[in-house]
Amino acid sequence: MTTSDFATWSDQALTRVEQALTDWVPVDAPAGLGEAMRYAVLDGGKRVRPLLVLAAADAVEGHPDAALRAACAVELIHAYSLVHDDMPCMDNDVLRRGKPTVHVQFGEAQALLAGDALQALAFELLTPEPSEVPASMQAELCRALARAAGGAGMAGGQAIDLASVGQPLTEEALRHMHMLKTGALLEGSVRMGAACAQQALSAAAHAGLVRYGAAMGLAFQVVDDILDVTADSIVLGKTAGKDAAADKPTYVSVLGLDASRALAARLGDEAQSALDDSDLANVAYLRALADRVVNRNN
Ligand code: GRG
Repeated sequence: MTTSDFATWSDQALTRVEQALTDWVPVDAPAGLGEAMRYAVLDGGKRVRPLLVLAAADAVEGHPDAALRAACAVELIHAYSLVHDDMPCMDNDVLRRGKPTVHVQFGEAQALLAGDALQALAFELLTPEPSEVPASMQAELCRALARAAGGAGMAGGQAIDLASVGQPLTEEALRHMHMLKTGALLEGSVRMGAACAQQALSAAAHAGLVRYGAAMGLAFQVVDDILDVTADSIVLGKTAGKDAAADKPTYVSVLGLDASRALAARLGDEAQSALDDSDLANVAYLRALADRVVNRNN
C-alpha cells in the first residue's frame, strides 16, 4: 500500500464519518440542546478514534453499517468527555478546537446536558431498530464502548487524574492513569472495530488487535504530552485559562522530553509488532494509523 492509498482511504473514511455525524446528531433536541450537541461534535477534531474503528473493521472484514455506527459512537463519547473535561469543575478550559468551549458558548448547565445527551446518543446509534446488524454484535459493541468509557476506563482515569493534581506520580502510576483516561477509548475503538467481524476471529488476531490498541492508546497520550511542551498550544486552540491542569503530572514532567520521545517510538514499534503477531493480512491501514499517531504534530 502506498502513502497515497492510505490518504485516499482516510479521506473517504473521514467524509463518511462526517456525513453520518451530521445526519445523526439531532438538530431538534429541545431548548437549544441540539445546537450545543452539534457544536461539540461537528467541524473539528482529528477523528482518530473513528479511523481506528474503521481500520480495525477493515482488517477483519467487518460489517460496514456496524463499523460506521461504532466509529460515530466512539467519537460521540470522546466529544462528551471533552465537553465535561473543559468545564470549570474539571480543567476549566475556554478554548477547544480553536473555538470557545461548549460551556463558554452555551452555559454550564447546557454543556453538562449536551455531554449527557451525546453519551446516550452513542448507545442509541449502536442499537438501531430495525437493523441488519446482528443483536449479538450490537450488544458486544455496547459492552466494549461502556467498558472503555466507564469507571474501569476513561471516567476512572479522569478520577485518578483529578486526584493527582499536585501529587508526584511514579511512571507506573502515570501509565495506569493514562491507560484508563485516554488509552481505554483508543483501545476500545480497536476492540469495537474487531467486534464488527462477521466470522469468529482467531485468538491470534484478537490478541494482536488488543495489543495494538493498548500500544496506540498510550502512544497517543505520550505524544500529547510531548506536543503540550513543543507545540504552540494557543495556535492549536487547545488550552487557555488552565489552572489545575498546569499542575498535573505528564510524561514529559515525569520522564523528560527525550525519554518521552523514545517511549513514543517504542510504543509505535510495539503496535507494529502486535500486528506482525496477528494472523491478519489486511492491516496496512492500521499500520499507517500507528505512524500517523506517533508522528503527529497536532
Ligand atoms: C470527563 C469523563 C471525562 C473524561 C475526560 C478524554 C479526557 C477524559 C480528557 C481530555 C483531556 C485531554 C486534553 C487529554 C489529552 C488527550 C486527549 C484525549 C486529547 C484530545 O483528544 P484528540 O487530540 O482531540 O483526539 P480532537 O480534538 O482531535 O478530537
